Amino acid sequence: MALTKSQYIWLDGKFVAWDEAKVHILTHSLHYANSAFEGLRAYPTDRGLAIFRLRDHTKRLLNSCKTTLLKCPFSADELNAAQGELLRKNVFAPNTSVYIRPIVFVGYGVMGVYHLNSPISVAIAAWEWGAYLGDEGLEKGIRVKISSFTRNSIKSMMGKAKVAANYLNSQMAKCEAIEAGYDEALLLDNEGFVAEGSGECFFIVRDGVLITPPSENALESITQDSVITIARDLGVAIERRRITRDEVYVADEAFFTGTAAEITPVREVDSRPIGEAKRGKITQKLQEAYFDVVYGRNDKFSRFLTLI
Ligand code: PPE
Repeated sequence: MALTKSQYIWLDGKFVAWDEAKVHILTHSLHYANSAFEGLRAYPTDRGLAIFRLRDHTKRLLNSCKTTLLKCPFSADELNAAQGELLRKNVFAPNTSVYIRPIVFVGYGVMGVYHLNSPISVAIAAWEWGAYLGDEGLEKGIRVKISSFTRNSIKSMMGKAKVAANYLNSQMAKCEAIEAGYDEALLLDNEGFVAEGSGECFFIVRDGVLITPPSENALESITQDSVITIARDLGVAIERRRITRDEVYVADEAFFTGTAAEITPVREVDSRPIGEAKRGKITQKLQEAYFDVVYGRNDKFSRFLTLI
């Protein structure tokens, strides 16, 4: 997907022109992959752009930093304010959703694995970004391959930190799935239970019950939490428990959730059709409800929105 440029990027407290937001080749994080990042979306509402769950994303960003020993030089309040300012400073096409990518990274100055003497930088970029798995995917559902890669083991990696290093595993799984003709990968954990997608959490529906795995082997996803909250509000029964591969195959419905992926239905897994091989009824209901919330059409959840 080619990037849609915007005008400014926030870098260490200053706005710089998009094309000038550069780093040195010896930036530590480029070599050793310790950088914490977030992905948020801002949606156009009746009252202008609103960032979805800004405070929760910033909290997770700072928790990621804590986990991987990155001393973020900015406070939560400063990071929240910077994201609002960045959206006000840039001009976006009306009625498009904007993706926001804050990143805390180890900068230039020291090489070698030990990073604690290196300077820490923070950048925030925002650009127009459409449906992550395609507009057609949102409507008709996507085809998914269970990956030959196991999700990062909790004995070696720390999946609750949204850090670049965790994404090599995602990247390999995603490429494998695409090269095999699928749209997305679903990764199992070390014991064979469903962990998460390359950049999404996973839900199934069986006999009217919504089921999603616990976060032990996955990112603590904000969209997953939003979907659970919305489902409760709609009176949909929910179970938070482990899911096996064969249970995925016989599910009535399945979908991925994530800030980028939003709610993307899954119509096929490993050449087994899921339900009627199209977006399921409960999936559609949740998708509509989710879009109502993020676009500011449901006052009950206005607490999730930060108007800029
Ligand atoms: N698991 C992983 C591994 C993951 O990367 C994401 C987000 C999620 C679950 C869902 O988390 P949340 O956004 O809080 O609901 N993936 C981000 C990055 C995608 C990318 O390609 O970059 C995202 O959706 O923004």
